[in-house]
Amino acid sequence: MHATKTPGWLDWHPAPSRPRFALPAGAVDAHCHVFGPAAEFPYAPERKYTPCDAGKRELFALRDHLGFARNVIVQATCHGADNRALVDACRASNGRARGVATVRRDIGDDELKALHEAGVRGVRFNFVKRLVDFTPKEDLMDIAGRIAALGWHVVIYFEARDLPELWDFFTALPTIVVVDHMGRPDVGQPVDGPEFALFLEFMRRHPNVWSKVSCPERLSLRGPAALDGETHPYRDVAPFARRIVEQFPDRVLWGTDWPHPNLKDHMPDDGLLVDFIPHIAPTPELQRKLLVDNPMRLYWPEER
Ligand code: 0GY
Repeated sequence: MHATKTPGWLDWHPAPSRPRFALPAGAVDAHCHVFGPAAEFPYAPERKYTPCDAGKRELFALRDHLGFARNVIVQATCHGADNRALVDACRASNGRARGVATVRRDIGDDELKALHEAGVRGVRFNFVKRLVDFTPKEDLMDIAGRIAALGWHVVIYFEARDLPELWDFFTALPTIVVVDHMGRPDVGQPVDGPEFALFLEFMRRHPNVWSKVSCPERLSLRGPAALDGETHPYRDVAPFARRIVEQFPDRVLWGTDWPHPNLKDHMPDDGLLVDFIPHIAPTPELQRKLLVDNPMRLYWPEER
């Protein structure tokens, strides 16, 4: 199948730098995707964008180049609830990739079991309106109840301004709940401001809530340039991520978000994204929790 990319779509960085920050042994890239390739795994008819192909081989090459040991592959909306590309990548990884799938309420128990055997350990509920059509909350709660029985968790993706409206639903979920990209804070607001305070309160009040401290390139208003006297890019995002890491060190995950869907202004150098980590997790202990202990506990508990 030939799929025409969404106009303005940026392909992933062709030659990411080798990070200067040495990742701890066993580090997990806990948020990345595979796209197609469309000829083998067609994109979903209901998708809101058509990406470039970004298959498992390229993902595993990036993993090795950056120095990660494992990946958690998150189902992207361009594949809808068709998890075949994700499952294929997990199966091909020799146990080095686990997955977070998207499923519909009518999925059979046998299909859930097959996903589990392939390495899926969670489902993703997406509330970002530009990415998905609406799914009734009853459907999502029904799915959550069924996957809880498998020991899986729920990954949620939403915009910060929608947290008040979604709070009751999120806090009723019966599993660990992992928030993508810190709930997308507006980093133009102060880190001590009310919007981010609400997110911190959400994590404080609900010990089953975890956060990915990922996507500085997506959240930054200033972009990748390190300005005068600054030592790293995406500096406006660092205080937000660091606050979460320091307050909830046992409930944070990090991921590249490769191949970086829907970026219109710039494509990050994945090596520089890895170099961002010590600015948000400044000590070796915090780095080990963020990159090894926490993702292993959630995705490979049998190996601990
Ligand atoms: C991300 C972010 C985005 C897209 C998706 O599944 C997706 O399509 O997650 C986005 O556009 O913000 O985590 O990759």
